[in-house]
Amino acid sequence: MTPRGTDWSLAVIVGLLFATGVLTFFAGSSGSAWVFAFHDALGFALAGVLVWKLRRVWRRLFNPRLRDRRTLAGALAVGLVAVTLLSGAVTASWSVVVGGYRLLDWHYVLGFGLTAAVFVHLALRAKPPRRRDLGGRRELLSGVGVALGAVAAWRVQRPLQMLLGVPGARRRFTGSYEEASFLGNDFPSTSWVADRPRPLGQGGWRLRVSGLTATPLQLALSELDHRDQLVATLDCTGGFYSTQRWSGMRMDRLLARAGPLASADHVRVISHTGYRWSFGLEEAKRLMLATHVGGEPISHEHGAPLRLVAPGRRGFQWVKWIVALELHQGPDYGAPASTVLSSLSAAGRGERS
Ligand SMILES: Nc1nc2c(c(=O)[nH]1)N[C@H]1C(S)=C(S)[C@@H](COP(=O)(O)O)O[C@H]1N2
Ligand SMILES: [Mo]
Repeated sequence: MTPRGTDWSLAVIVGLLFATGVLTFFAGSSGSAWVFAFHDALGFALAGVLVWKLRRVWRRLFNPRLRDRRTLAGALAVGLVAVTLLSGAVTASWSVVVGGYRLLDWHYVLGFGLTAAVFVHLALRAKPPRRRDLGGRRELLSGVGVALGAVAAWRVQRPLQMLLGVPGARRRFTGSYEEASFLGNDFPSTSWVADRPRPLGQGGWRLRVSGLTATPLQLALSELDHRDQLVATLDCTGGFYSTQRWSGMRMDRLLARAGPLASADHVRVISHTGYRWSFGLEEAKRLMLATHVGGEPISHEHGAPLRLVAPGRRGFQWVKWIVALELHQGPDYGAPASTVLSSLSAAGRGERS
């Protein structure tokens, strides 16, 4: 492969890794397992092309006559690719915490940094690919070779992990490791950014249901019956999952009481902290407003008195400390920002309850 062809291959693979990496945050049902598989295989492909690149950089690095200003930048870039790949590979086999954060979180940061570096480099100094960087027989063969190698490596990964008995063999299709399933409140508690409200105190707590509804509601906890049950898996993008028996009130029963207007096609689920997510009406009907987990009342850190259970969605969409539902029309483009800004609000910082 020509040097320029190698660099462009690296850039394209990094771009695809970034795109599939972002998609994993929204992939929670088994129908989206391909996102993780594709991301894994791309990782192996990147490793393959990196070996090519290394052969060239290596020679220059250890031969003073070939070394120039660009050599150091090249070596740093190769280092960043290697560390990012390594963080992904280790995370796939062991659940490791480094400096207080799971290695998976470091992988996100490294992947983001790597993508930014590649695109700055492309914008500033990349030379456009020529015909011979792309079209030749050798390039085609190397491309096919890398792709086949990547798919093969992805294919043998799990069986190999099982053979070696590493914990990664038992990961879910999302890559998450199981923690404390069916043990009530004992599973880990996490925050998306830094929400840590004060306990909500059930006396004054009300659930408001408003927006495009015929009958706006305001309900005390005692008015929400919790006879619906559901076994569902909370799967945090931070790398753990926990399957629990949740109980509470299915949203369809609550919505039936509020009477959505014909124009309503989304339900926004809003936390005391301002954190919110919105779901299409049909999906929302199947979600649960949970008050109990494994027969115990949900604890404060898990979102008492009411938290969302959203099967097939990643953990960050399972809104905790719910205080309001709003029926509205069209997607909620502000929801992602709310999940970050809520941690800066007085309620999110725990300054008032
Ligand atoms: N209001 C609010 N809800 C939230 C979060 C948050 O920070 N604030 N974190 C989310 C994330 S990232 C996850 S994985 C789950 C974690 O739920 P748990 O603490 O019960 O495990 O809650 C979600 N709901
Ligand atoms: Mo999470």
